[in-house]
Amino acid sequence: MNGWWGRVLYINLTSRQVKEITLDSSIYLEYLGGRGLAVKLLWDLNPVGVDPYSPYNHLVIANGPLSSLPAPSSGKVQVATKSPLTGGYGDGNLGSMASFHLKRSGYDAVVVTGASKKPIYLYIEDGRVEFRDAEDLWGLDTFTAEDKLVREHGRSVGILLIGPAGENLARYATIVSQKGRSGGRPGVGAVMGSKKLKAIVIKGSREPPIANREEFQRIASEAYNKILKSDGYDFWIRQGTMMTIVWSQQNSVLPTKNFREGVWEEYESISGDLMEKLKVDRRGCPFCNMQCGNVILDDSGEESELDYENVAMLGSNILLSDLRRVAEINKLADKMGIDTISLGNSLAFYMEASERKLVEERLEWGDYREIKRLVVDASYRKGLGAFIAEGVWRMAKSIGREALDFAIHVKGLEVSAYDCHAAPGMALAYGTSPIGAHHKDAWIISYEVKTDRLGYTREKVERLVFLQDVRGGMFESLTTCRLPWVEVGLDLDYYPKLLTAATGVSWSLDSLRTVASRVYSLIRAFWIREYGGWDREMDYPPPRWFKHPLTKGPYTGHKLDFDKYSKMLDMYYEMRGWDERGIPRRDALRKLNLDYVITTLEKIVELK
Ligand code: PTT
Ligand code: SF4
Repeated sequence: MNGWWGRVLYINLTSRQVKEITLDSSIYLEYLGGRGLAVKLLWDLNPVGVDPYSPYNHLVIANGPLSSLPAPSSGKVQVATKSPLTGGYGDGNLGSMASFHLKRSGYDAVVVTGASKKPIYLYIEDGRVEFRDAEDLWGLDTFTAEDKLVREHGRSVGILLIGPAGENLARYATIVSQKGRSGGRPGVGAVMGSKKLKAIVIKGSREPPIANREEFQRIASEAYNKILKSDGYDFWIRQGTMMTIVWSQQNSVLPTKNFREGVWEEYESISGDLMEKLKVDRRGCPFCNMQCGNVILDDSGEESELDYENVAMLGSNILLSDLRRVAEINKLADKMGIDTISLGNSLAFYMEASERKLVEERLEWGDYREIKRLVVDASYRKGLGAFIAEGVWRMAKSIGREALDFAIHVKGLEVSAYDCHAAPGMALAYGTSPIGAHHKDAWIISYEVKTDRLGYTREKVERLVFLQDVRGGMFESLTTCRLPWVEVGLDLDYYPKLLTAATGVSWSLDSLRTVASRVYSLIRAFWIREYGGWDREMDYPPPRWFKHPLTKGPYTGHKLDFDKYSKMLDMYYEMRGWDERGIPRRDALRKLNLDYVITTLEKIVELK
């Protein structure tokens, strides 16, 4: 089968058995790969209602049909599981040579189940699996452990690994690669830790099957050239995602003091302009010609790779006004393997709880020394760190009612770095994101600030569904980086064209959107199955944005309107073919070839 290998490598850590699962071509045509393949495998393989930390939960590492083929920014891989943070579907996407080597190993995905008694790592070479002892790696931070693995296996391997946060089951531990690429916000790294799996080292040497190689190369090199010649290229190369700090401040969406405000007087202390002056290097993912990992020297004089989300969440949101210090916290998070977005939220939440005297142990806004200590303690689950490692939702529930009002999360996943007091479209994007509050599925905020900023319109909801289909459906399943399209305007048509050349099957943007709809409905069904039902409240953004208006900046006095939000949510459900409870309708599931989902869901809820 061109474009895919048609095989998944299935590894059981308890029995140490390895098998190959061959998949029918229809699975690839209907789910593509990456996120689509991951949710399909989790639906089929995970026992219903499994505890995320149980050995029976599955961890999926999946490529898409375009990942790591020689095309723009294709060096990405999807990591997915049932999340210990949210209890629903969780995934992430990271740039890594692991994508390249998985592509060349003869498999579309690696699925890991079971749990080892002792720490181990997997060495996979062209599909041959070795279970290697990891006693001497366990406890090491991700940078040190990766160096050790490179010394053992050489540089031409791909490595995915966890740090102390994953080992100690911090609920938002991630999987890290190449000292600065991190993915799987909803605790994918913690699931790896629960299996006592420190790392996956992968090496592949097989040529991936491509239907029309010459045509593929022609389209890919045209796309690479378009990127180089695009208008935004120079500024992007200078600042990457860090340009967003000033933009967010100007548009009053910069998360400030636990999302109380959208502007911060001290934003220049963490801006992209300042980063440019401090920059010492630039890094990125494989196959990318617009590399965006901007490196500066942090407070300890070590290298740290910055991105907007990291800097906003560990800067303005916790009132830490020194870029080198923010960089230090960011590097620590990468070393520990813990998500910066959930970390920044959890720290800010606790700081507010402390300010309101709802907790005994004090934590002041911007207290650098304490923050540094807590990043490490959260990763080792020590003292107050153990509480911070639980994430905002659980902390709020244990403190009590008042705290739920300033717990900034959706479905248990902490909100990424856009304040939505005055951005209803972006609030809906967070509300309906399929893994909990994350911007990756629909970054509608840029459209919203350019158009009808405060409107609750049908047009916005249509745009949101389009963005979800393209970003969360197409890019996450192909699996390639979306930034060539988002940031320098690479035409979307390149993607179906590349996919057609790779697979020999004719694809269009419309047919890719159908795949996206299927993936969205299957993910929703997965949540319903795991939760044993659904409550539309789960699709609402945090109460703070409805209750407490902004007190600063151009949108002073603004907050979200609950009734108008609810109407937008109704429109969203209707466009997705879901009923007013947020449950997919029977006929919509049928149209998407999801009949097997109907059989399961009708045992749990009444389907309309
Ligand atoms: C992503 C989320 C993001 S989104 C950022 S910064 W961003 C944070 N990065 C973290 C980090 O770094 N270290 C850490 N310990 N935790 C972190 N948490 C946060 O994780 C990332 C880039 C970026 S930088 C973005 S927007 C784009 N995201 C893509 C995506 O989601 N899908 C896709 N097809 N392409 C994308 N391209 C861009 O990739 P999660 P990466 Mg990341 C250090 O993983 O779980 O999806 O969360 O993967 O290789 O680091 O690339 O302003
Ligand atoms: Fe990686 Fe950035 Fe390139 Fe995307 S644009 S592939 S995140 S380096």
